[in-house]
Amino acid sequence: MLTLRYDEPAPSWEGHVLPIGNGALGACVFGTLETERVQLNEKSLWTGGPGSAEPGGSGNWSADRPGALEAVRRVIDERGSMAPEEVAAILGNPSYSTVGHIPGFGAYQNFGELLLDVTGGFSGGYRRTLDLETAVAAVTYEDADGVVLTREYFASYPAHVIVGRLTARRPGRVGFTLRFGTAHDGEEEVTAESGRLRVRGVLADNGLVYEGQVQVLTEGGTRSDEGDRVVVTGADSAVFVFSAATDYAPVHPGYRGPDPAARVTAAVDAAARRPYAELRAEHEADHRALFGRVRLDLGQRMPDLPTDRVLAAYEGAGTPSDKALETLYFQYGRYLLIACSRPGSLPANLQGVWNASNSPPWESDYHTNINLQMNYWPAEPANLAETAVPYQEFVAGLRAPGRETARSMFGSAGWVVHSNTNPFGFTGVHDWPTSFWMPDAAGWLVRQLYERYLFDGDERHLRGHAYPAMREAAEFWLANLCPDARDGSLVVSPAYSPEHGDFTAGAAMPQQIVRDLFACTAAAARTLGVDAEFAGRLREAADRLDPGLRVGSWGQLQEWKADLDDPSDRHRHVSQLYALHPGTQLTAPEHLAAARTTLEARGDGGTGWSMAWKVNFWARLKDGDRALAMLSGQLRASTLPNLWDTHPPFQIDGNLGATAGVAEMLLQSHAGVIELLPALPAAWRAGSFDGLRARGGFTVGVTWADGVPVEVRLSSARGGTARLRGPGFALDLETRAGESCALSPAR
Ligand code: FUC
Repeated sequence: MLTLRYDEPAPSWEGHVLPIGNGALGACVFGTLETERVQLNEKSLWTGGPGSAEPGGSGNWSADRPGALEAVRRVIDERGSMAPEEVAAILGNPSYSTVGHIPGFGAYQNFGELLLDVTGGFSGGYRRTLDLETAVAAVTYEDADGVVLTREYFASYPAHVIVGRLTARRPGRVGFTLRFGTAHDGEEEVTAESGRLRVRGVLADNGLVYEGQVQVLTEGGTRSDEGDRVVVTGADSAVFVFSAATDYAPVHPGYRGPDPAARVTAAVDAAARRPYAELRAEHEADHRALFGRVRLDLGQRMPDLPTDRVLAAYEGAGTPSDKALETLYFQYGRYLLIACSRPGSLPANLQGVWNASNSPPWESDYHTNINLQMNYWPAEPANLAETAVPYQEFVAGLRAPGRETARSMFGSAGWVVHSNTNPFGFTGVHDWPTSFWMPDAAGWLVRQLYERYLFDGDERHLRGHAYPAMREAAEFWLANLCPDARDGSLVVSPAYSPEHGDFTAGAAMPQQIVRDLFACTAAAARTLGVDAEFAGRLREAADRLDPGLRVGSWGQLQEWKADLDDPSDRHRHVSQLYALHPGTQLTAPEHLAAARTTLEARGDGGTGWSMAWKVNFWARLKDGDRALAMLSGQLRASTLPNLWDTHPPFQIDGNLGATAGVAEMLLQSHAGVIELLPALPAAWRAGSFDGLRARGGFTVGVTWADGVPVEVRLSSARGGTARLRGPGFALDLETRAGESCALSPAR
């Protein structure tokens, strides 16, 4: 039973509302009784960028700074390190230090709320649910006369609308006034005509035009427009369909497209013409086609309790109830990714698509020093490849502005982006000392474009999409690596390990990213049969590159090239383990041991996403019990009643990273073989899953008992050899495209 369930309305937005979404549109259901609140989002409703009241939207230096980079490199060579504040003063763009924010960067905005003042009163029987299998949120209760009333909400991807329906067990009992709760007072106009509320606004900051429309339809009773409201009385049932859009377009440098009115009108008109049952069936089929691909059975049993109480009672002790929460949380990550990332809109931001503030934490932006990447970790292994299309397009869209940044700041070819970006191609820098500088972020971002090819073998994607972005990111580093004064190896300088320590030359994470980027790009060139000379240059540079893998004095994997690590440091970023996960180059036994020592020292604490990353790290170290301990820690310490991850505050990356981590515990395929149950915790002794994906176009299911697979189900999309490995067995299986089979490895 994959349902979130509560016996009271959401007391507040964060951590209590039920999120639904179709990628572009999001809605948060409060389920409040007298005035129902459905908080709305449209993912491109952003301040900042072109037209913004504050100039400086690209983050590029406004004038050349001849010799600035070289000066920083020189100081680092002389002193060995440089404080982030010093570097930010030389290479940053005045922003936090002067005006307290990044000028022109903007922030993701709240769209407003649909408010329904509901008649009929309340006498009991309250329940609020979110069914992950159908992606329908529902509220039921009894009115003052004991009549059961039901509200149902879903966000349809095919119809591009959010739909709500109110019904009653007795005819004539549905009544409400629908109004719009503004989040942009003075910037918009609300009108009502023929049961349709229309909101049209222009953001004062940047002139972005937005529009939302909601059409109310009734069966029985009356419907009337009253000013900027629609009033329904005595109906048997009522339906509303809502859609919204802006004139944002993901096209550099203007980032504007056509007026949204026609699109919104067309979506609402089309949906309003169709019967509710048909819209719902279409939505359900669309959602199930994605969500239904993966099944996970750990022998769980969900107690007959509200989800917040199940969460509060969670112990991580391997009880059927604990397992029920673990499987629910895994599947919830898949649900959330489907709801906040579908083709045709921007990728999932720090809060997916759900945001009730106009000044959300970190602008609810795209952080590229872990968070955006983590959002998409589950896409391939948890069988939701389609959800990563917005990510792939977004990364492709960063190339044009990122090329300007590479040219203007580094005087080189290639493209870069630093620690955080927005929908308007911010690829330059600000001056928050510990997070303004990360030219290696592009190399990390493109790894996931290549992963898509590794999973599904689609050469068109590799040729048209992944490889060009990888090649251009690699070009940047061919031009920007420096010979290290200490040993002549090629290093990144200035180099920064995200949000931690001083600037140095050759910090582990940037070295590992560049090494991985060169290896993946050269491999992709060979697969495509292109760029032999360029690939040769990459291999040559890779031979001279410091690999960023070094065991330090206390057995740790060094975060910096010099042995600076402090064993009592508990910092949440463990960037030096990039090569363990998501990278694949940390394989030598001494490095694996050092990675373990580092993780032990950092401890099992951390913010939400940090714990989720550690689930993945421990899974790659094949330690299922530690991976589960991290997952349990996240459920106990960083999970809100509606199962949103909290950093704090709410941040979606932890949800999505943990879902990827669970997939990683059950199946791994990064090392050229398909490993079944590579990090199975003792508490998950028996179980089964279906539908997880392995690189090479394979879909895998396993049933296991006593930690050992008793049946393996495999289907092959492209044919080829499936090199299956599991506890106690190894089998290389030749497959044909389209073939499925089941094996019993034990026999
Ligand atoms: C990274 C993290 C922070 C936070 C922010 C949004 O910079 O270091 O903890 O998650 O992203």
